[in-house]
Amino acid sequence: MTFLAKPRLHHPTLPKNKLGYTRRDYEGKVSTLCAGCGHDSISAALIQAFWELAIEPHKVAKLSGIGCSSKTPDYFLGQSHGFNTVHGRMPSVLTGANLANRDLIYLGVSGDGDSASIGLGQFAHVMRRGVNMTYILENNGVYGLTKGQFSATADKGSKAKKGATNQDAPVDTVSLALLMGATFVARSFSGDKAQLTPLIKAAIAHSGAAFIDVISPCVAFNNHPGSTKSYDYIREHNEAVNRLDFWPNREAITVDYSDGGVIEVTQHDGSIINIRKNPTDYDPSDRVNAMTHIARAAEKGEVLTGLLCLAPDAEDLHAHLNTYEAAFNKLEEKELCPGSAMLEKINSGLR
Ligand SMILES: Cc1ncc(C[n+]2csc(CCOP(=O)(O)OP(=O)(O)O)c2C)c(N)n1
Ligand code: SF4
Ligand SMILES: [Mg+2]
Repeated sequence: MTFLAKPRLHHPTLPKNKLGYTRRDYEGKVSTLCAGCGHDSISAALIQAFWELAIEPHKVAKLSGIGCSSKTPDYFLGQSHGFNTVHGRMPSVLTGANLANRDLIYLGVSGDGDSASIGLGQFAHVMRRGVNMTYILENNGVYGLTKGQFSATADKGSKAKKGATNQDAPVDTVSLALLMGATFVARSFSGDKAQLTPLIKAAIAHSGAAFIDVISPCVAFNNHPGSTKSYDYIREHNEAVNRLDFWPNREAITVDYSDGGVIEVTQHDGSIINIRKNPTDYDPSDRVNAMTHIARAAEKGEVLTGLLCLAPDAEDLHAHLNTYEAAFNKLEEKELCPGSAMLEKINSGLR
């Protein structure tokens, strides 16, 4: 079964966003993933985030690699642009698309196999280049699509469904993204939509490389005792360092915080993130401190979630390269082809 049609009719009183769209307008095809798969909950959070932000679906480009996780863009934003690339190669295709047309909102969706094994090099470079995107890694610690082999994010000592123990050290994608200079780095859990949705909204508004690693249990192959990516394990070991509230473009803020543990951060585009701290000493503007916190938590078997690092004044790849602002598809032939005299000048400069 590869395709299921969704009923088109929906209740006339469904709530609408500023554009007059219901959540249904941000859905895609019916999911064919296993019932209870964490990836479906991430799709639901993405639908909620794009609906709440009232983003026109045709302004979004979603790109993915290969895996159950990489199939999910078929299940949300059915009216958006989509490109299901090859295994581990989503970052370079996204980079190219972004360079050709910066007017779209770029969403990269990947898995732990896709990003931390075959695509590890691509992952590292897309972060260090500061490509303006929201990169969601749906992390279940296994290759779900190919029947549950350990992936590179599986913790050392964690057990496979049939009892084998993983002997290899894990790749921590959050630490790697921090090391590579990603300017928005977060971790969340597919079972915590209240935490994940504002993180996605803030990441979309961030103008630089925004990375969210979402622990997303695989109910078919990695949800048993001995796994460190199961629903039970994450619920028991989840340490949220903060909670976010997100306001796009300086909308009026009416919430009153009484605990005092709130920092307000304004991003480049004017959007405001209110970070409710927990514990109160965690400072997401301090990259080195973030790395230390994550490493200390991992030593204790805890999973730190929340907004782990944020550089609100980040610049993206276009700023680094000083590129032409207009999208390629809006340029005429005379701009795209400067002529043989110019070519001759360039060539002679290279001799
Ligand atoms: C070049 C290449 N090598 C290997 C495969 C086989 N393959 C398909 S999906 C996958 C792993 C997917 O794991 P992950 O990214 O974690 O996604 P999940 O299914 O767990 O969501 C592999 C190895 C492939 N499709 N292409
Ligand atoms: S095999 Fe695992 S990752 Fe794939 S759909 Fe099923 S539960 Fe999800
Ligand atoms: Mg996986």
